[in-house]
Amino acid sequence: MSEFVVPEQYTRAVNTTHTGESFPIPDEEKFSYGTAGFRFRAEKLSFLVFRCAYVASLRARQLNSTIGVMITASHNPEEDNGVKLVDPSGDMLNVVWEIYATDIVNATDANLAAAVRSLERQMSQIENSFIATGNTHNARVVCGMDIRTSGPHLMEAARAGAAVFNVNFENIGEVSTPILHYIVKSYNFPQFAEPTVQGYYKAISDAFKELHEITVEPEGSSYQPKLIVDCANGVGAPRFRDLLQHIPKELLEVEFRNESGPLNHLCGADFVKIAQKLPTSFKSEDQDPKCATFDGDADRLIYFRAKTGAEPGAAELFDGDKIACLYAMYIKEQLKAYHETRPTYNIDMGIVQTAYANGSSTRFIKDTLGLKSVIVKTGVKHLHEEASEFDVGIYFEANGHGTVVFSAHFDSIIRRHPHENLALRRLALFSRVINETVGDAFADLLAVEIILRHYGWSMDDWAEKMYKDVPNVQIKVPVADRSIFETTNAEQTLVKPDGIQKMIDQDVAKFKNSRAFIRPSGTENIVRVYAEADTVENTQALGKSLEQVIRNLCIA
Ligand code: G16
Repeated sequence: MSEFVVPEQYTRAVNTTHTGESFPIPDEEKFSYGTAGFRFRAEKLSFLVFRCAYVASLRARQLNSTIGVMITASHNPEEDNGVKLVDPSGDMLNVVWEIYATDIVNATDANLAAAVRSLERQMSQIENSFIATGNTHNARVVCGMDIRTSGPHLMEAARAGAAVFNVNFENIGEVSTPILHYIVKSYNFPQFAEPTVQGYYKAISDAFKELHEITVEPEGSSYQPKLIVDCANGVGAPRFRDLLQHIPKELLEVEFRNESGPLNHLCGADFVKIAQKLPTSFKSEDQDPKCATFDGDADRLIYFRAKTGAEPGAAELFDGDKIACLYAMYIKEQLKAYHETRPTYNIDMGIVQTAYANGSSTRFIKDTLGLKSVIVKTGVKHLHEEASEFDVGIYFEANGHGTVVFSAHFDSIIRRHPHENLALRRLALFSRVINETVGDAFADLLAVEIILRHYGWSMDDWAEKMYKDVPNVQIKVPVADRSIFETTNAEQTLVKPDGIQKMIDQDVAKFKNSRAFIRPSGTENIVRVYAEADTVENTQALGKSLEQVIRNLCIA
């Protein structure tokens, strides 16, 4: 094995920032792989990205495949940045490798070479490891970034990390996180799509145009192929503009807003969801009622419109739960038509949500759609894994992060025989519009538009024909140390600090039809409070009371 050499600027002792200064990281400072990778102030990240790219290159050599590195802090403010690692299938990094990455990132400069040697030795002992055979010529690290100013500097840190053992490195520039996931999968499964940004645009837009052609609006349709998109001032703006170059305006006309201001500031899917307000530059009196919002790296999508009969600036949300239900209705209808013609091959379908799912959505899924909703921990990696248990697994977080995954059984029955009947064609094409590697704001938006067209629905129809959200509130409470909070029961019960869950239960019992939980964020230094109750006033009172519980605890 060659020597592990770290250029000085990427050591913990120096750690050069994107502004050219040195920002040393003390040996005691520990970093954890949170809900979606490492995410911190950008100044802390040069050494960390360098080491993550090395870990990615090791994984790439172990599997003789392409691994992805995405430099983004998604919904966080501009000053933050982060790294998400992507496995060969296009899914999130394998959890065991999250642990390896965390160990390597947390090693001191003095211990790093030994930690790397030990991990390499462990990999070379694994049966079928390509490292053992030396056959690693397909090993590649593909790296993308969002549009933060710290991005290009961190891209160079990633290049240097992958270069330690000479693994091929490809910088694909400013892309959304889902585009990177899609390209990683395309490299490893060449039949999937061409492994380029253009290949992604072509595959998704071709499927959309084909499905559009066979989607006939019903008589009396109120569907309008027009909407306004809030781009969170993120990478979604330029890349969605590029994708729309492939889709004629008569099929979909998009007005872009928030393309170049401060990233995620008073706009974007996270802001709209938590504040339940219109993003900046949208007004209650806007004429076009159909609006959608992305987050900073365009892996989340929420539809919204101005809320009538509420204070100016309030937004009515069609969030991840409503999108999941829309997908479920449409897919269920196609599967029913398919099963009528071919009853022998059963295709099952399920929906996966988190504790943030609005109570009304879970009841709608169970009582109206006759389906089961499985609740798992926050983090798409958990939802994705659970959804993969079904032939058609729909997963969505209420915050707009979600997609649909399709099994090999679905593939062999539906995708390989799409011409047998219309339902099969629709299912096969729908599965290609969707980016099944990860939640994708662009692909999800195109899928929603197809379904609204299929049903001939306006936003009024979508609101009326599904369910009404129960009042809910989400509050972010900044804390010095979020690691003191520990949860169980899919994060709905707090086990640490002692005694706090009892206080939550007592507060919840004061309100009708109420539900609430507290959990530490895995992406920000905050604790999140979620509460539902019978009225808006009671929901806010419950939320505030729980916020106070945390504030008292953190001051005490
Ligand atoms: C990431 C994860 C999501 C998660 C969100 C918030 O989203 O991918 O699954 O819901 O963080 O997580 P937490 O509540 O732990 O802060 P994104 O869009 O920021 O990458």
